[in-house]
Amino acid sequence: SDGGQKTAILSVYDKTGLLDLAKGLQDRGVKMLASGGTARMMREANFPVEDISTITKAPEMLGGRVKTLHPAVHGGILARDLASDAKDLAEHSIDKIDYVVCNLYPFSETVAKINVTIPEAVEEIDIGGVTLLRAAAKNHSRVTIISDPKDYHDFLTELEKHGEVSEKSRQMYALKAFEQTAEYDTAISDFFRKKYASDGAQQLALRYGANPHQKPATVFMKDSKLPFKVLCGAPGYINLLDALNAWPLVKELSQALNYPAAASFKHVSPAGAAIGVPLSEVERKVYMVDDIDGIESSGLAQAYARARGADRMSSFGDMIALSTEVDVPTAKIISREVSDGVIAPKYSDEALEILKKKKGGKYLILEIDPEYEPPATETRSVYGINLRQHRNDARISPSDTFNTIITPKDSGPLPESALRDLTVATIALKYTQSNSVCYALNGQVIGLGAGQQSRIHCTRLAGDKADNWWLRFHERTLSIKWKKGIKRASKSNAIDMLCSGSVPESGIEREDFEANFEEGQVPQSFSAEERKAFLEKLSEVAVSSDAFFPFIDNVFRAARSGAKYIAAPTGSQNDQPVFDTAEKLGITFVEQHIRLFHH
Ligand code: 93A
Repeated sequence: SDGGQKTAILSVYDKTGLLDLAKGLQDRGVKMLASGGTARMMREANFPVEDISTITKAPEMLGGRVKTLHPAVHGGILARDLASDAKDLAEHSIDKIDYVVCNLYPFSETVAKINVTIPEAVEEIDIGGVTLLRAAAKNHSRVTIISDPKDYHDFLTELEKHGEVSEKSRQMYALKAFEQTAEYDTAISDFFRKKYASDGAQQLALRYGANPHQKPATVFMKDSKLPFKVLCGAPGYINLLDALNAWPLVKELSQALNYPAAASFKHVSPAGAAIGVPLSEVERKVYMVDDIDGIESSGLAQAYARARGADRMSSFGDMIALSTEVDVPTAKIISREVSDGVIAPKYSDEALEILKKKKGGKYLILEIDPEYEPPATETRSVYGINLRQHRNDARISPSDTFNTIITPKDSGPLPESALRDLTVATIALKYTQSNSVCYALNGQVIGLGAGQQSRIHCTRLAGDKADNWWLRFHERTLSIKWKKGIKRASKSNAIDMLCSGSVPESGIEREDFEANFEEGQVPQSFSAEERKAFLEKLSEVAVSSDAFFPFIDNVFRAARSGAKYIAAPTGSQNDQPVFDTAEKLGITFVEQHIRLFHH
């Protein structure tokens, strides 16, 4: 700018407030340069304005594709207050620009129209305007970038009052411009991802979101291919929430314990999770897998039998995650259960054939890249507001996580089975909606309380589930005489009623229950004494909590379901009473240092 006169470049698609702005700039003696349409409107209102072509010495060309893209413009914007920059400008007779006023072609509005063509969208990709915004924002230590008509008023007021724009204002205007170009580019890449990369590699359309009326819905990666392939079926939004929580769970579990691992998810929490500890004969019966050929030689099949067997009611219609190549015994177990889908790193040809026949060919089969590592930070938006955090990449391991034994004081290291079960319970919690408490035994979850607002409710829910699980091993449950033709799911429901003590004495619900059994063979409900006597045989249970126990009631409840080991974070005002209660009940209390809330 010569002799203190300031220069502004104006190039706006949205011409709201343009004339008021021009008036204000004119009053301040600012020299105004503008692109075609902007200049025309100002000139028609009798403002003194020059075409940008007067400084570029080049006409707008290519039907407007090149208007402001020129060293006379960008040299003037990007020049610093440096002697070397001044020399360059002088050599090429370029004047400094002080203010840039710009807003962009309406790309988002254009592509939101139905049936928009790619050429139509392409024409709405602003190049010169984005360059003006970025250049002026980059050089905000000297230049003011006004990119929002809502800011004209404050900008003029500041000029009027102080004769210049403060550093703070320039910073805030620059930030806004950067946010706008970022959002603009996101809209462009979203559009082209949909057009060019929605074959499932980078983007996949989903039928709907969490509910059928939430359309459209999609899953995508911003800068790479999706790390999974859909081998069969069409994933839903909740299927993916389940799969993308269940997969890291089994990956971590199998790495931590060096066993194949499986998880059975529903509503973004595990119903069961387990490693492939060999099943006993009675376990095979309780988990309804005693007729599966080859199960005893498949660690993965045994892991899934355990995961599914933990809480068969909750696993109805599950999303399954499996840590290693899916084999025939595992596929056979899955094929006859009601299930929504499976995610695994690999499938044997034969196993894949079995699974592809499920649900009339619509069973969801996802193949995940086992090498995929998510970025360290994760961002989500809730109610239009963005939240970002470091991913929960804390490692839980049997050798490192459970070494701080608080009580008993003279305790040696924990037995391997306890370390194993605490690891299973704790890794399960890492992927369970909070609050959560988990009971584990024999390398598997036996009871998990998820998503309760109060911790004791988690502890009770998980404990009741563990009790229910254990009563399935009672002789009475094992010797049920089913009527012919009763389906697996109905058996699980009837067993659940029996074991949870919710069979009514009479009425049509009672009749409905009785219809499951052979004539005269209806199992008797467990009396309070029978229940108590049998539960006393449940022992060695490992309990983990995603955060500290605020009251001793949790320890009392855990003890009633055979808890021998408890791992939990500390930090409650009631830590000492909690430790003392554990000690009195003969429970080993381990401080687990990592809080594991998950949402
Ligand atoms: O087609 S462009 O990318 N090429 C350019 O050189 C250019 N310079 C400014 N579009 C360009 N603009 C955009 O033109 C601005 O971002 C603004 O949206 C619009 C203003 O054009 P007019 O002044 O002719 O109405």
